[in-house]
Amino acid sequence: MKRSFDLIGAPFNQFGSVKTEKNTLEALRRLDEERWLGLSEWLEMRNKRWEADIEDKGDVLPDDEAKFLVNHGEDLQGLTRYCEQLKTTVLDSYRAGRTPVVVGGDHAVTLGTMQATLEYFQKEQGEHVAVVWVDAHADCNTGRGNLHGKPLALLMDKYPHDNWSVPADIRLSPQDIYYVAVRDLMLPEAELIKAEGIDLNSPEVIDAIGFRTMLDRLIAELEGNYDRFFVSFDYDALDGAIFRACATPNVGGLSAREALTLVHELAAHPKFVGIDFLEYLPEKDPEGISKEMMIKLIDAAWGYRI
Ligand SMILES: [Mn+2]
Repeated sequence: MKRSFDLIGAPFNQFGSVKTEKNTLEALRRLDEERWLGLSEWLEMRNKRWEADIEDKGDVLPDDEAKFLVNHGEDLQGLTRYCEQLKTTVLDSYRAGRTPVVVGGDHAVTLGTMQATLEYFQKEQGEHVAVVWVDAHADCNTGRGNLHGKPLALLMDKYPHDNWSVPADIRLSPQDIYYVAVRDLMLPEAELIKAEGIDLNSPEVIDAIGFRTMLDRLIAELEGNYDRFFVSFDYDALDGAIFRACATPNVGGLSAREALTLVHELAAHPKFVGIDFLEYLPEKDPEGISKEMMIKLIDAAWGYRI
């Protein structure tokens, strides 16, 4: 099937352990002339020479209110405010029959992207939606602190602070989460994963059964049990021994080729609806190795793997 894609920037980086005011999408889009490497150039090349339909919708930037709230320690309110804006943009993409590719930003912004996904497919169409969460971390921490470690707790309505609540019709069920490459858990997260029986394809599992078998099983599971699925790709899912351009590099994750195969095959599936890429920090990427990796991953989501 031929897809049309929207590239949506979500450069809001205020909820991780490294906060930055810089627009982290700018460096990714910009052409590095020496290596002829830049996302905008790449996108144009796919449209012009490969008959792709990819539109760069620009960035969803936090408004003054969202910035004010975050600067005054009201992180959850600031994130919620921002995610309302992001949710509207992602919903527009779904309503236009297009496939959103959202590039963050830290992982907290997935709150807005996933709420749009759940609203459009689960609430409005009554469809069963899964999320494949590719990450070093489980992101369902229920304690207070950096919100980039809690988007799944927020989406599942398991964040017991600040009167947080999610309407039942856009709530994510724990059973509908599929973890890949997750390897650094907090004790309450490990307990939640066990209690809820969440599918955990840790590096240990991947080594035991092999990457190919893990991916085949995952796709069979999504194919058999769901109408739609979304993929959320945290840069730190990659092996931190090489890929260190984020706040929390973590050794022992996915190889470049495993990650590219994973994204390429999931995005090629008819039930795939969209993807986001989070946590990449260009300022920690002096040689541009991770920039090249990010562009390849995004290109794999668009359907190319050469
Ligand atoms: Mn994450």
